[in-house]
Amino acid sequence: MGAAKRVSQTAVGDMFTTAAAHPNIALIKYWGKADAILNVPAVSSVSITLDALATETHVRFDGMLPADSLCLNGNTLAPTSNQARRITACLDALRALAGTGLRARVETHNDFPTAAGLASSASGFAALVVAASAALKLDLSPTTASKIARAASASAARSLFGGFAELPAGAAGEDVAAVGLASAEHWPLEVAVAICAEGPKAVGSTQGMIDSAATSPFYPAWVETAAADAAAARTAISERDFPTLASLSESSCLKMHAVMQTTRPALLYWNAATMAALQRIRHMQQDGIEVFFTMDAGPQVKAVCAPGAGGEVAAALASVPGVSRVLTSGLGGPARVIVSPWDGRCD
Ligand code: 2P0
Repeated sequence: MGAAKRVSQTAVGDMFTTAAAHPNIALIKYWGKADAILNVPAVSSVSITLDALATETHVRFDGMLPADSLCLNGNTLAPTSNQARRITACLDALRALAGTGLRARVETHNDFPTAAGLASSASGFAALVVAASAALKLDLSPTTASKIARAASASAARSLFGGFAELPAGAAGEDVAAVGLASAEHWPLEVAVAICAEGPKAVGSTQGMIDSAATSPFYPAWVETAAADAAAARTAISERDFPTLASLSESSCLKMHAVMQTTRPALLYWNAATMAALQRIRHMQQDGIEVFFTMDAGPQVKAVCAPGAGGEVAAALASVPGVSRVLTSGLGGPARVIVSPWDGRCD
């Protein structure tokens, strides 16, 4: 990573920034770590970044703070919580680059359900890295920013980029970063997210994928076939080949869920509405609509649609029994500093 830059311990007057980042949905899935300490993925993943959902994060470094102070969706995080420790570790990496020990006040808000399989950690850590690095006046390259985000949460490395992004697999100790594959304008796919259950998931991804590597008999085959899937997806995106991307994405999703379901204890993220939504997508495909499904570590069904098909698909999914609501989105841009002042939700 880049050379350390010294920040004055007293120059705190303007050390605040707000950033926005969008969640992403992997089409070729990440599930498994080559290095659990450095958080290096064992498989390459390819994602699309959504524009309709966002995290906004305000970071203020303050010489008066004895410790980082963290507020997520209006709730103060206990310093000993897992989320707080991950956020502080991410800030520590940036403080090391800046050569400062200043503590930070972090206020972050998601406009979508947190920890429900909608990649809130992806947009959250991407926004945190952009906001905190800007507040510290660090001029990070996208590669360095992506490495720091990946160490916090691998999917966050992808949310730094708009459109289509890839996070390559790494070996133990390898500090990999995501790369942008294409902009949203290259192929403006549309997404309809069928919310099949609200609320946090039963088992988080981080522990789940460690358990999968240790116990699923399908895990070795999953890792062996992932690189070919990612390479083929890159080509399909480059050529805007919807049927090929659809086939690869559904296969990657179902392989990942086969690994999840054969993990001990089993990771069963689907519910009845999930299955009904999948069947509805199958029927739409049979009717010639260009749509495919993907799911993550939660019950929500994400329908990825060819440009122009999103409205029809969203309407169909909204009528599926058990689907409480449908979010629609186009593809979004990269994580970025925003000018709107943070109004403060805590204190
Ligand atoms: C993905 N997921 O590629 C996959 C599919 C969930 C299922 O990336 O342990 O929260 O923080 O690196 O990034 C969710 O995993 O996991 C994820 P950590 P992260 O989108």
